[in-house]
Amino acid sequence: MIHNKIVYIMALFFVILSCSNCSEDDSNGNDPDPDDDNPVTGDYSGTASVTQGLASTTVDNLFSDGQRVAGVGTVTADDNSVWTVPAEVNYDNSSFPFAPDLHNTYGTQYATAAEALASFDDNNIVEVDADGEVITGYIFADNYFELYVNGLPVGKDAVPFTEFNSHIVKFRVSLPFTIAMKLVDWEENLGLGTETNQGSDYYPGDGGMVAVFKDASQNTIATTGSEWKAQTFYTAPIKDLGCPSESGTTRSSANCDTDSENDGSSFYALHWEIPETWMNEDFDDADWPNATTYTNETIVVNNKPSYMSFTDVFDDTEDDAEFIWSTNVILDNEVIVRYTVE
Ligand SMILES: [Ca+2]
Ligand SMILES: [Ca+2]
Ligand SMILES: [Ca+2]
Ligand SMILES: [Ca+2]
Repeated sequence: MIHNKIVYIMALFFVILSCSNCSEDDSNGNDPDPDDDNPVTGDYSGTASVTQGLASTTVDNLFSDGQRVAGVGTVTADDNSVWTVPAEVNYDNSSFPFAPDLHNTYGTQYATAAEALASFDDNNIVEVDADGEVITGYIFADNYFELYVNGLPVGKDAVPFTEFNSHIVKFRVSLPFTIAMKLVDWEENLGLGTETNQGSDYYPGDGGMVAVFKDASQNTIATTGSEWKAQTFYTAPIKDLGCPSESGTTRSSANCDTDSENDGSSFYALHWEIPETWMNEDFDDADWPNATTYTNETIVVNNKPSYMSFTDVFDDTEDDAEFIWSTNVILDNEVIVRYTVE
């Protein structure tokens, strides 16, 4: 009997001693067995809401003529927040005007920027300030944009996904004015930041946007570059929740793997809430990271007529516009950029 009691007590001690190894982290703060962690959030220590796996489709295809299917979905995070992917957009909102075409496979294709400018229908000038100056903007985005000036909707992209297209917009405004754009790198696997491409079903596509704004005399007054602000609100796919990091307001996924996979269906995504007033002139973006610039070679434009027909505007040797995005042009899929023209 006493012997049994000793065995029992020793067994209890053994269990207690063993349990010092059962805690999530060892004394160095390293996680000896990440698989023991919360199955959704795992090792993640950032400020985003984390989702895992495919979203539920809510819109089959925003633009059925398009080459790729531009669906929309919702996905629920570990904290029960619900997120629209790849982004909440105004594509079906008739009060948000479509930007006129510069080059659109499904619309009008101008041979040159000069031809598009000469053909511009002045009924499409958006009035921000009645006594302002007419500004012209040229925009190419991979894949989708919504443009606001001083908080007013000025133009949205006609093609959410592909084929790649470009736009010309005109708006009447007084200087200074603030340009704010929602940019979306669209996806086929909703919530997973991937598409079928390069022989893989889970290829993380890339983004990128370039724009040039000219005054009434057609002098360039703004081009995209590192002086713009850029913040990401949706990053995917994330294969390992230990790879993203944050420093101040900078949300970095530089340490995250961007390789294609044959099965990316269980990968994670990071979502951050967009401030409601992000498009307004008085929205304070001082703390936001500056935009990161990317070369034409990185974005791969030399096979895209919607860009290459207008290099006199986008690659003007006097005033070269650079492609911009947040810090990761592959994994960041919904990005807000802002710039004030003085
Ligand atoms: Ca587009
Ligand atoms: Ca992407
Ligand atoms: Ca893309
Ligand atoms: Ca350029």
